[in-house]
Amino acid sequence: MNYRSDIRNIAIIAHVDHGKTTLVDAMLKQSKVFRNNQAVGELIMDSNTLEREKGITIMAKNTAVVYRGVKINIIDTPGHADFSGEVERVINMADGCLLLVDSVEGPMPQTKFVLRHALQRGLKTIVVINKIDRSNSRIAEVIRLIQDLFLELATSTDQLDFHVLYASAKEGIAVTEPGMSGKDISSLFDCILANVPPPRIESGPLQMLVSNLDYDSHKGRIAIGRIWRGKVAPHDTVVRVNADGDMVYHEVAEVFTYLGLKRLKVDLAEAGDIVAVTGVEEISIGDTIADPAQPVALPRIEISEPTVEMTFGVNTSPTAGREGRFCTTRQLRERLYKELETNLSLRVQDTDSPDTFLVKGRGELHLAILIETMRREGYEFEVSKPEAITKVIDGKTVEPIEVLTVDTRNEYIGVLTEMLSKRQGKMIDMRNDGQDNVRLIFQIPTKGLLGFRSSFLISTRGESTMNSIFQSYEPWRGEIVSTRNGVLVASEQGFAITYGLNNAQGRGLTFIEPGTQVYEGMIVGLNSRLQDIPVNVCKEKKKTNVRSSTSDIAVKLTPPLKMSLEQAIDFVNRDELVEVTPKNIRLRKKLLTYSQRLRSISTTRLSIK
Ligand SMILES: Nc1nc2c(ncn2[C@@H]2O[C@H](COP(=O)(O)OP(=O)(O)OP(=O)(O)O)[C@@H](O)[C@H]2O)c(=O)[nH]1
Ligand SMILES: [Mg+2]
Repeated sequence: MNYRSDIRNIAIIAHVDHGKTTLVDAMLKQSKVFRNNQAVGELIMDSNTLEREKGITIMAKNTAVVYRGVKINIIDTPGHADFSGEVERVINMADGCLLLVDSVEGPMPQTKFVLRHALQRGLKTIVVINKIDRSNSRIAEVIRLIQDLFLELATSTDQLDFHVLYASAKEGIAVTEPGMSGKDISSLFDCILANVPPPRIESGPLQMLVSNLDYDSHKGRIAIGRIWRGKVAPHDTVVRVNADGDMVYHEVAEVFTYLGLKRLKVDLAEAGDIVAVTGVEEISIGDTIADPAQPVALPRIEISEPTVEMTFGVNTSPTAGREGRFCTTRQLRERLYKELETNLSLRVQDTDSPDTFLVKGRGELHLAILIETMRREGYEFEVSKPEAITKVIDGKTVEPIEVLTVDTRNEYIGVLTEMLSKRQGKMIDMRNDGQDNVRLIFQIPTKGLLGFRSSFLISTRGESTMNSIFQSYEPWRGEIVSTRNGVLVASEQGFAITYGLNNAQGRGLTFIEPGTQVYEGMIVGLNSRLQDIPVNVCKEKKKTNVRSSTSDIAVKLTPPLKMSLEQAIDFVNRDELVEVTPKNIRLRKKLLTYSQRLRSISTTRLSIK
């Protein structure tokens, strides 16, 4: 068995926002990947537009730096639980990992999830307590909690012997003892070189497992992955082994390795390295690229099952086809199935209705990011309320249960417990820090969490954070009664005007501005009562010849409540849809006319009897 002592492969893993991408910034900056005068900004690896807007990592990405003559291939991963499929997808390229933990928050649900994966795969783990510059950091306690986590998750005793570093990724500093002053992150690099094993190389011909795909309009599909055995060079003939074990011959066009933000074209790449290869058309993630002399597939990547589903359908509203570039069933279907090539934890199914597809993902955000991406590409479509995916195991219906961690203040304990118990949540732990901050842990069915985030933020005045993670499937706990109020539904088509909206505001909150085009069945506001009511927001004031002293005073409307895409998805009920176009996000009833809705209510009542 040989080793590549000139390479280390590491993944950076953590709970959301604990500073992974910032640490990669620091590693890139210190290794002088940039020219001195180059303005590089922050969170350089979060290169996708939505990542920059939301300040979170969505896709795992590769980069590399050279330190003391050793190339360190770095894989930055997302920390949000909805994107944990990305972590599962790329972690097999690494031999070691940096487990980042926020020095104030300590280990969080996703810390446990990613550490479990790393330890199961036998990765050498270096713990990095990050954000030590924060004034309220509680390093000793956080370390104790991390030790507990290792005790629970380690698969062998030597995994309990992990190194700990203390860092401020933001300031570009890492030290080996708490309280030590530092000037850069050399000690982190030194620790990686000393403790992460160099890649082990088996002897034999080429075997590369494809863990990621990229696309270039000239070069076609780019297969990214680690070479486990052998070597690869431009113009080599290789075999692609797919999921069914089929073998297809290809000629490699170009081979690249990573350095900083660039891919470097190379004449040869050898086992142990992470590379990008072009010319292997139709390659998929999980396929093996192998030498024709010994075309043996590597084990495919296993990704956990999705937990949430919703339908994507062709837009059926009266405004359909006006705002999007891609509006047809064929275009929608092609786009959704194409997404499966790279979005491994997503599933797409045709349904009984040819215009509607069932899309399954790892959470509301996972699906919302897909919707937003498609809308920006010019797609127009409608989506339903997300639902938790139930399964039947041994004849019993089971549903996904999550662990929800809420960090809040004492004053909100009552309201949160009440809200969550209506959603079938059970509190399993409560920890107070003695300074008015409290961490509450609940077990709750996924269905109870859907639509919870916006009311959570409102009820705690934006002062709390919530994180949830899938735990297990458990017997179905029954329906949850909807707690949302009814909606104000436009009864006429036309343009909303101030007079009509002012009347509507007498009934509840409105969502649209004067001048907004509406259609019958569109949701224009939230009723202050439980039932839906039709409102005519296009209604003009009757003209009279009599002038009254007050009637001419301009009506002042309360500003409308504008919802983001995520809020809209969170908001709708089962009998409603979100209409998504590049220009607008509208809410609507599935049945557009009042009489249709009335008929449907009476048929449901009849069938209950
Ligand atoms: N005070 C302080 N803030 C930090 C430090 N490192 C990162 N942050 C901040 O924490 C926030 C999240 O940082 P990111 O690097 O995006 O975190 P991440 O782990 O990559 O997040 P995801 O990829 O979305 O899971 C940003 O606002 C950073 O500026 C640090 O050392 N100290
Ligand atoms: Mg990140």
